[in-house]
Amino acid sequence: MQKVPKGTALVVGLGISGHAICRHLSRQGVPYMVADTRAVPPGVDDFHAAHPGVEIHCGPLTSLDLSEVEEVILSPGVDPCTPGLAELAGRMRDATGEPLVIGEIALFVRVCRAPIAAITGSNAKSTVTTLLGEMARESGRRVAVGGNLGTPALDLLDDEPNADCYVLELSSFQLETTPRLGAETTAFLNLSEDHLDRHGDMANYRAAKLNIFRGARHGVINADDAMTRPLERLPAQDCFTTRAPEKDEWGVARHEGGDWLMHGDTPLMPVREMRLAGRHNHANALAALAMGHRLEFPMAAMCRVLRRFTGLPHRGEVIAEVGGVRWINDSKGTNVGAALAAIAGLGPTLDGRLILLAGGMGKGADFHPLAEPLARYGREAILFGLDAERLEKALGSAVSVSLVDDLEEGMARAQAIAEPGDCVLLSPACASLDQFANYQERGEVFRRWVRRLAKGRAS
Ligand code: UMA
Ligand code: ADP
Repeated sequence: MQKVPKGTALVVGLGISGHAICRHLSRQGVPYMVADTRAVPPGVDDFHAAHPGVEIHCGPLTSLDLSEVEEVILSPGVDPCTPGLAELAGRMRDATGEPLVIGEIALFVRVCRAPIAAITGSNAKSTVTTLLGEMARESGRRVAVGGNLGTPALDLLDDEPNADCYVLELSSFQLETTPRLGAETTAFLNLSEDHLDRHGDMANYRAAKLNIFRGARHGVINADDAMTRPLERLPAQDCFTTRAPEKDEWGVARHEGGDWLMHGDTPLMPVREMRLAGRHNHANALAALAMGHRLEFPMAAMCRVLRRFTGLPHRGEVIAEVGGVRWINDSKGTNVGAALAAIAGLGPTLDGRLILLAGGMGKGADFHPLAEPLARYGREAILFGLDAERLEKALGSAVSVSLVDDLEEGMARAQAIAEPGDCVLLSPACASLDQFANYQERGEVFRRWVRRLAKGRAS
């Protein structure tokens, strides 16, 4: 049996995060070897070239002797309950009293000397992370942005060693292996079903996300979602809501004849000046504002960002308005919580009705929560992909439904029934992998089709 030598750390996983961990340990001069549970992990040759002499074990971890391992650092895609690792759960490192099994973010915390702003939630993490990063830049800060989105956290330390603030998007997988983050400011945005194949149930999934608050000096939580509340009181806390705010909350209220973003009773800016559409994006803006306020970013600078930020690709992205019909690409709406937010967020802003394009791999989720907002705002739900029939069962009594073979046939149907003032929304509530390589490809198909439609109209 292959053995991890005494005093040697083990990096598990040869993906983006694993490579970043290895680069970091090499820079620090820490002896390590690597394991990947796959028989042939991608990129092994490149790894050997970059790290000559570092040993790699491929295949089950049960065939690796970990009795004298110094520390185990897991990639986020590797379940700590994987056979071979499960036996190490709860064990401490003799020398430090820290857990023996940790993740990339725990290494990051050890060496990071600047304040951390960390964002988690089932949905909207990337949007809020990007917004806060832009707000920091607009405020003249030297900021590094990454984590679950973009550059891995450990690479940020090398790319931007003199950053005066690190803004990190963190997933439940990353937080599960972070014993103490110690962030200056944190946000837990929302919680809805996702990744239950890994976490088992909602209680475990929430528990992993709540790790974001360990050692935090400030937390931002969603007053409309009790599941985001920490179990213990934090040194300082802010709440956001899409209702009128109470006391010091961040919310939305009527002012000078329109809806405004508010902090307590202080009006900040009219929501109609934001480029991001929908009530769910008001929540995202408020969460970023609350974190930025804690970091002492000037309010005027933060509002400038909200006036120009048009959003990330595939997240509520307005592709075109053709003949009075708005076509929105929300291909990143890969779970029910995301699609629900997109429908309920956009619905009240429309003059006409919503035509929803949904379907794909539903990951066993319950689609019934989509029925009520579709009954209220929907013209039709056009369904495609593996779970189209399960969607039809859940939605058929609430809204008119049609089943199509694929997204493009669905778009032709949407064009045929849309009326001026309507919005055609691709927010599939499902993963894309039954018919596409990933959610980006699904969004690109949508984008190309709409561009062709718009061009045809213009010519
Ligand atoms: N895998 C194995 N055996 C191993 C190692 C990995 O089977 O020994 C498999 C995993 O089960 C998974 C895949 O390989 O299917 C990739 O896992 P990984 O941990 O090697 O992934 P990385 O390439 O290192 O990318 C990870 C994050 N991936 C996951 O959490 C699955 C990336 O988030 C993140 O950007 C990157 O680290 C840098 O921090 C992606 C993601 O899908 C975007 N995140 C999930 C989400 O957003 O919902 C949580
Ligand atoms: P994440 O990084 O958490 O996946 P993104 O910012 O990429 O989050 O957005 C993913 C999807 O979440 C979007 O496509 C949209 O459908 C949905 N979404 C956006 N804002 C919210 C919100 N406030 N609450 C719930 N879902 C949201």
